[in-house]
Amino acid sequence: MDYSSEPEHSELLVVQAQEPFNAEPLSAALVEFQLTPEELVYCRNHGPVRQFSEDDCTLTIRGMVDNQVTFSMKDIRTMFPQTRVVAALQCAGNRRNEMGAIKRVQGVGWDDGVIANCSWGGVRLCDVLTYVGIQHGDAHVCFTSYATLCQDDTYYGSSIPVERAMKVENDVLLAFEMNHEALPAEHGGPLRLVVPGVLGARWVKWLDTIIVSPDESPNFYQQRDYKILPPTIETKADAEDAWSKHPAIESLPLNSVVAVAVYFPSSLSLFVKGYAIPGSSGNVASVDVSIDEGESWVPAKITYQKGRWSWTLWEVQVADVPQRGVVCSRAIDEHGRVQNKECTWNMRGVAYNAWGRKSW
Ligand SMILES: Nc1nc2c(c(=O)[nH]1)N[C@H]1C(S)=C(S)[C@@H](COP(=O)(O)O)O[C@H]1N2
Ligand SMILES: [Mo]
Repeated sequence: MDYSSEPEHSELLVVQAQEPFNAEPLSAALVEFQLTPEELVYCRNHGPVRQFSEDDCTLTIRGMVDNQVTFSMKDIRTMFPQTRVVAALQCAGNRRNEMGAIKRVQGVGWDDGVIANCSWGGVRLCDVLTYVGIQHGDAHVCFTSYATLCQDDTYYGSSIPVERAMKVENDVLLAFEMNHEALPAEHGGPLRLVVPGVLGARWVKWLDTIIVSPDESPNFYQQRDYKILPPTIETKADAEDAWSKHPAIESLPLNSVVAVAVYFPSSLSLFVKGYAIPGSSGNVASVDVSIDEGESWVPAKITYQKGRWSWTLWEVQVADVPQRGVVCSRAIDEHGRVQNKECTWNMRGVAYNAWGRKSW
């Protein structure tokens, strides 16, 4: 594959793989901002990053639709009402290295910075699908980028159920803006899918085709990756027969991460700061921290949360702490669900959500 025409990548990221370009910021840098600045937005690619001129890009919608339509970028910008949503983009591999500490996992060695909370601007997918007229039922909306190459298939693709796509309140967007600016090539410009509350793998970048289909996307990344396999499946060979038996991940689980833990000798106190992210059942309602492995918990102050899809930022000053130790965090959602202490291992190291931990 040709990696000779990559755009300039941000220098603030820790590069986990050069080709394809995969890089993440330090979580300590991330939590300094409510909305993640472009230079700190992680990059997750399965192939080369391409730069397209808007004039060369179109979006075709076909499959179970009343009218097959090809839109220019200008059509998309002008034919439908524009809207913005703040939503966290998170890779299923966020915190993979922590799962890898239990037992070896396969995949890019990500730490805890593979998340970005951005304002996405574009048009609602449901408005566009209503315009072309779709046949409802048990269908799936498949998204593809034929324009770019990737490692494991002839194109990059994903799908979501039609119900998720068609509900206005799900805020699924065809986005051409990130943080009120033109969506950068690095992040899928001119057009990418934004599916709030759903793992990043479905947010197809350089989107050029949508197919309404009775089936899920047949793409590699929908069918043979981004699934939580049972812990008995330990090798790629074991996984061969297992992929088709397990569902594609849609929501990522309730999670929290300690990004900063600073000890103040003068006051014997510890300043702790981090992020949390909701699972499928309801937003983050509170975050606690513990310096005694969960014997006792101190509530943190929530300093930022915007709407239903953003991340939650939190911080707390813990008094009377020893000079060294480990601080843990757990998130609790609005239905009282609590983030677990541990997380079951899976071969691909996806959806790790044990308590956040950091030593000081
Ligand atoms: N076309 C295309 N879309 C893609 C990918 C890709 O490799 N190619 N990676 C996916 C994955 S796994 C994630 S986590 C997000 C990453 O988006 P970002 O690079 O803008 O952070 O994009 C998704 N969309
Ligand atoms: Mo991802």
